[in-house]
Amino acid sequence: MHSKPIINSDIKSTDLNRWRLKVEHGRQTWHYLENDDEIKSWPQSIVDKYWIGLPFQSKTFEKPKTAFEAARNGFEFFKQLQTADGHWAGEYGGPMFLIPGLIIAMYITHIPIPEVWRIEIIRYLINKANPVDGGWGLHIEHHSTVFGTALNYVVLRILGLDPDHPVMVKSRATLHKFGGAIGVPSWGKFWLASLNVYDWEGLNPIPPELWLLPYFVPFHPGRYWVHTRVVYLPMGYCYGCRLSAEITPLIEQLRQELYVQPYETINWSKARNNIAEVDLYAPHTKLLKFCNYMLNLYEKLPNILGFRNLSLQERPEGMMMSGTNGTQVWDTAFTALAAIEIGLADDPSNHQSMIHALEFLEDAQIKKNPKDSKRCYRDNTLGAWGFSTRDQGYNVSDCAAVGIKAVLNLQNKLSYTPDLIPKERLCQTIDILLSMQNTDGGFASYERTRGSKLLEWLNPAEVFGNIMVEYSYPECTSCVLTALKTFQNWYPDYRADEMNQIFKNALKYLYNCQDEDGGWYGSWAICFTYASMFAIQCLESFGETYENSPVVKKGCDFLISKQKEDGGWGESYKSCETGTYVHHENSQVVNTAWALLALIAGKYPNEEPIRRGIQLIVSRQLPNGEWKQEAIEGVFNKNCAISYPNYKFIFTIWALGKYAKLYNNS
Ligand code: LAN
Repeated sequence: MHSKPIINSDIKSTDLNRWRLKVEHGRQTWHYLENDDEIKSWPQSIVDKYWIGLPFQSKTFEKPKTAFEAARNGFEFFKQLQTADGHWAGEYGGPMFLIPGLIIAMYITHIPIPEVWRIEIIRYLINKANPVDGGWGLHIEHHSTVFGTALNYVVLRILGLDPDHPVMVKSRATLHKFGGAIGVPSWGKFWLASLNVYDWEGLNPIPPELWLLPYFVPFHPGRYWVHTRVVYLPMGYCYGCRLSAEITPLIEQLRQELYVQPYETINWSKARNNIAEVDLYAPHTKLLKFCNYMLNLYEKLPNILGFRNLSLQERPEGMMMSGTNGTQVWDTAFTALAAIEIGLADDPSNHQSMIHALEFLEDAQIKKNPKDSKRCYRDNTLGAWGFSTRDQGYNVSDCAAVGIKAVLNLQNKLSYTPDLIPKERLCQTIDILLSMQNTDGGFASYERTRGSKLLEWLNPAEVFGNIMVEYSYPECTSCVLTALKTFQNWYPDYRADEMNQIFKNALKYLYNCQDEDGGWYGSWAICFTYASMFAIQCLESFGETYENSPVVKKGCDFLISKQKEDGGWGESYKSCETGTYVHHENSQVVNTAWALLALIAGKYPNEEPIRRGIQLIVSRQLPNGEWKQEAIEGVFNKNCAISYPNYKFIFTIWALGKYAKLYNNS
């Protein structure tokens, strides 16, 4: 594990021709083939090459004469990226705080880090370092922060880079300029303390005892947003037993490298509330500071009643770590919907692709409820779809919605597809969706909202916003509504009265969450162009358009007001941070496609701005039908950007095709 240090070498890489992506039921694993026989028997596919960044032969097309031709060329390229089990794989990177968790955990638990991982992680981190100051931020497009810089510095040291390596010298200087790792946000304090290079005294308490409270207590962790819950569960456990890596020479060195003063002289209790200015997004409230003060007193008490021990034995859901293992269901469902809606699915050369997509979605539907659901604070999942794979196991409202919508279209609209999912299993999805509406009429992400918004005052993670409980989101609400409506077209009798009531309340929610200036704020991608597309498409399915609906009119006018000179739209992730529309300096094909899809759905009366947007998308298309990666597309928790590299295919193709249909393929 502690390989030889690399000093001043160029960035080394593995032999990229040896990597293969294996897919099984959507599960993706990369394999590095060590011997030549293996290489012969398992050739590298286009999917492998594309995601690794290697060149491959691809058909080229004459310059498209119509929008439909451009869409078709785009799909011809994108179709090559469909994997053997029928889904579209995607590289779901962006956040810069996930690798550190993995590598630090592996170091603490003595799990060997494979040599090829070591080489490629070093290469990745060096490539993602800020070119000016050498640090890292919360995500790949962020300014350098203490969180990003301290943790990724530690990763590179664990992976064997020497402190004198120029990359380390530069990033350490930036870290020190920020005051050193002392001011790392609480999640960073947690990882560093586990690694034994920060003192647990320097953390505000993360009491596992919270799990012992009865559920009716308004701040019981079972009421938190699912991700916050599964983050604080193991954190509380590690805090409760003050888990610390054994002290090795590397740990001793890191203790000196990470700080601007000798480790032994640090006043740890003062460090608890020391969070570097560059990192702060959601500062602690007075209430949280008071709670922390009380909890720190509690930590000083002798553990006479034994609550700590009892709470450490309380392990709902296990001690696993789970982020997300891909974007399989989400991307595949949208791709199928796009291809069907714009007519590409009717082309015989695409039949096989659509059948594969249906087979994948059938496989990916969750076919059971969680074990011990009550004790683990879980809702039903039978019949649902999650965001990635069946085995990931969590239902997400909008993923179940686009999942069922795609299946309904694939099975019912295409004459050549088999009926793989019977009505009974579709009704299971509907049952789940119908159980998910919040009291405000909207739909949240994984579950109904279980706790009060006021819990946000106790948000301990200084780098994220709105993480404590579930909220209704216009994106999720719109997706669910459109899916229910689609289902109703084919099965008008199933729970019809309830559905109509749900429609009424959800539409009210959508009207209410439109901003004064006409846009909808998006929480899961960047940002107003994204959510406004979902909202306007949804309203269209209820017959609301520019002509007859002031809400749609305002939404379209808002989008038009953001169109750039070159005909495109470009939105910065800063929209998500600030809650107001911030232009990206350049137009982005993805934002442009979202805005166009919204305007087309809203039946915006003037073709001209739409045509200009379409032209921008076409102008960025390469002769092989491809679009190149532009700025990062997604976001979560207001402040962290995340990549959705397939969006540049799915939504551009969709917008081109819809335009072609609407304007007679001009
Ligand atoms: C996702 C990705 C998909 C996303 C949509 C389906 C797009 C959205 O409409 C609902 C919420 C959901 C499912 C979502 C929730 C939060 C996730 C899982 C992520 C943004 C991907 C990564 C993020 C997860 C919390 C990252 C891990 C980091 C922590 C802060 C624990």
